[in-house]
Amino acid sequence: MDATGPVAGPVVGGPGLPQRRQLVTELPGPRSRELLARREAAVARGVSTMFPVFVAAAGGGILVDVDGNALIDLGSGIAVTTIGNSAPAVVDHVVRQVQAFTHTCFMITPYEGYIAVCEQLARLTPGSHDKRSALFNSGAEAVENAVKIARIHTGRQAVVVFDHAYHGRTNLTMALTAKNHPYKNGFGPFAPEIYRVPLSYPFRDGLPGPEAAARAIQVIESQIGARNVAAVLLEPIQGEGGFIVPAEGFVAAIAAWSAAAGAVFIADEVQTGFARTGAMFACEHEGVVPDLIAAAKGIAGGLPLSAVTGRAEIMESAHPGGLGGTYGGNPLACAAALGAIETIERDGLIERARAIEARVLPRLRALAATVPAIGDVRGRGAMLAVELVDPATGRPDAAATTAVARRCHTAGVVVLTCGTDGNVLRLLPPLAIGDDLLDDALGVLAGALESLAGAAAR
Ligand code: PLZ
Repeated sequence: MDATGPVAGPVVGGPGLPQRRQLVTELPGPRSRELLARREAAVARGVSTMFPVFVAAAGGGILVDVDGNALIDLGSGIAVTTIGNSAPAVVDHVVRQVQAFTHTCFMITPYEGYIAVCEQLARLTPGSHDKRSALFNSGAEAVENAVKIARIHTGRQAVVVFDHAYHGRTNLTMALTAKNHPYKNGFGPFAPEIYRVPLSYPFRDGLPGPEAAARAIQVIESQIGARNVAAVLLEPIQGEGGFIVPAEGFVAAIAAWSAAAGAVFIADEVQTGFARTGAMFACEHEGVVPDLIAAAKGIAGGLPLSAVTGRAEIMESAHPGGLGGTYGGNPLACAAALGAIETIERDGLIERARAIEARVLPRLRALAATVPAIGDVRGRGAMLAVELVDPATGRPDAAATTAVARRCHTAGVVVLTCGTDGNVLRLLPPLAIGDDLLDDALGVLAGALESLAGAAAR
């Protein structure tokens, strides 16, 4: 292979790729190993890679690597390619846009795509109130801007965040994120006026939602003071922290307290948004209408785009020129978002996420009956997880979790882990995945879980 030339493999991805798992080399294969060596000599190790299999094409539920192996994708690039890689509507919109113009900067000479995305966000986010949106590039940028807007709107500074929260890697969002290693360790000092309170974590605390909310609110009132709180920032289902679905009533009680306190309730729907959980936004499952929503990931089928959408009176508190960025709402990303939204609605992907839940959750629950290391099975839609514990002590078992993920990888199933304690296997399949592929991947996962010591023989 030429050191700088293209690598072999199919160049056309999308749903036309053959939808079956097929391994033709060991993983990673020889071409991937070559790229890994180049990577080690050129890419900073701080940017880590979970599974060094280099991708040549992807579509539906399949990733094809540079050695010609076809792997099942249960990660969607961390919940981004929810509609599938290179979805045709995204490709069409982006190709047309890239031929017309690639960038002007919306703050200089604007274009229609940006407005069209903001109109769609007003239509798709919960609540029928008057809304405004602003577009950015990453999830962290959206969260950070939501906090800026909440602070200028309220004239207050304190931001309430929760145990296990993940909100990003920029300076402010590192402070908002709970887990020290690898996200924060050594990277301080961190932004001030961030206060962390207990989350509802049913598997670990067993509390009903309203009681868990009362526990959090008690900490807010005694340690911060309701009148100092600019924003309460919550992932309606926690992502990196462990796919933690709060007990029923928790999110609603926190949102109600925020409203009464005059604080802005911000839902971080970066991971949960855009059909992933079987609703356009996960807050809908809780009957909650957030003041502001931060969205990213699934919004644009793989192109970098994020948004803050919310109540007009809050959004309009920021003065002209107070929000923005060179690339925010880039024309290609906006074109992709319009294609992604079209795909979600045309292909009934919200319903597809629910169907995936109905297919996968019972299977995981059945496995929990025979594998003592499975402490909990949870999630919504196509955001599902298995929390692994040491059966003897009930403690989080990160080593077993890594071992199961590795076994899946070796068999050609890309499964991700998460959790403050690193002991949660998470499933984030693209909604474009077929049932056959899903069943094949679940079979591999089941085998890997059953191989854990102490699992009963089938
Ligand atoms: N809020 C809820 O899940 C990103 C990060 C992976 P960015 N999650 C994946 C990693 O190790 O960096 C995320 C999220 C929630 C915010 C973010 C941040 O989104 O687009 O990565 O900035």
